[in-house]
Amino acid sequence: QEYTGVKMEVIEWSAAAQKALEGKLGGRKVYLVAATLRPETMYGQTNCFVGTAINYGVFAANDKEAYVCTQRAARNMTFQGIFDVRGQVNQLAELEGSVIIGAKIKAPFSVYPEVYVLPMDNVLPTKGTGVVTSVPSDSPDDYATLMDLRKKAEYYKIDPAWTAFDPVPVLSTPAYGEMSAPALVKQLKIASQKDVKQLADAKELAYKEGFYNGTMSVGEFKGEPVQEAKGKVRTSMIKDGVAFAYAEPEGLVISRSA
Ligand code: ZZB
Repeated sequence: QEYTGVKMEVIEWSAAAQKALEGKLGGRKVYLVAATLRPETMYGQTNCFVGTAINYGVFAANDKEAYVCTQRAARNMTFQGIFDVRGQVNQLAELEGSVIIGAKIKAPFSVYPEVYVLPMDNVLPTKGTGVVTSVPSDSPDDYATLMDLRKKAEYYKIDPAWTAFDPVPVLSTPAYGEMSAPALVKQLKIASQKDVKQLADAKELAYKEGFYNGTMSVGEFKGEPVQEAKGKVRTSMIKDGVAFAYAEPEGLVISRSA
């Protein structure tokens, strides 16, 4: 899988995270790294998701930057020229997902420049970086989860203000209009993030329709087919230093998570 690693700079941590990180960063800026297969949708990021029970590491990429992701992802990254020392993981600190919730972060290329980290039940520690950037206009999982969080902020132990960013149109398709995810969630009668089976179907449908029939509604490549814009947005993000290529060999993932 060839992902785009999106660098979401942390602007403000929770008190608990701040305490855990005190004196450990060596003056480095810290970024949550979200792995996405849909760089063209980054204009519509409204938040970022982590799993509350997942253990994340803070890894030195170089003297100036540190990345938050799973151990597994950091090990992969160290063989891909993402860290300055090849084959060597330099872990500065450890953070449980629950203490990352509520962090204020930058969302590069989004119409919302600053967003918050929120909890998602279905984040897999064995896939990508374990950090998921949220595009509720085009990802049914993200939309269903955001709606859950808005309905039950107290249950999820979050400040409702962190969920205040509404989905925005990023691309349009003949089948689902300006926002595929809300349309599919409604069509497949998905009630919450717990409807895992229907969400998998919705994701498949959204992927296919967006990729083959989508047209960009925002950004530098507005009006262009998604198929063409996808690579261009990715290149543009990498050029701006807000993203990097992150590959995950399928076999390696399976053997490591087994
Ligand atoms: C932004 C985005 C926007 C995504 C969208 C999807 C969609 P796949 O195809 O199953 O490999 N993701 C990444 N890592 C994880 C994880 N550890 N646990 C759970 N979800 C994860 O799915 C790749 C997508 O799954 C990634 O692309 C990421 O969400 C999420 F409009 O990033 B995506 C129709 C999907 N639309």
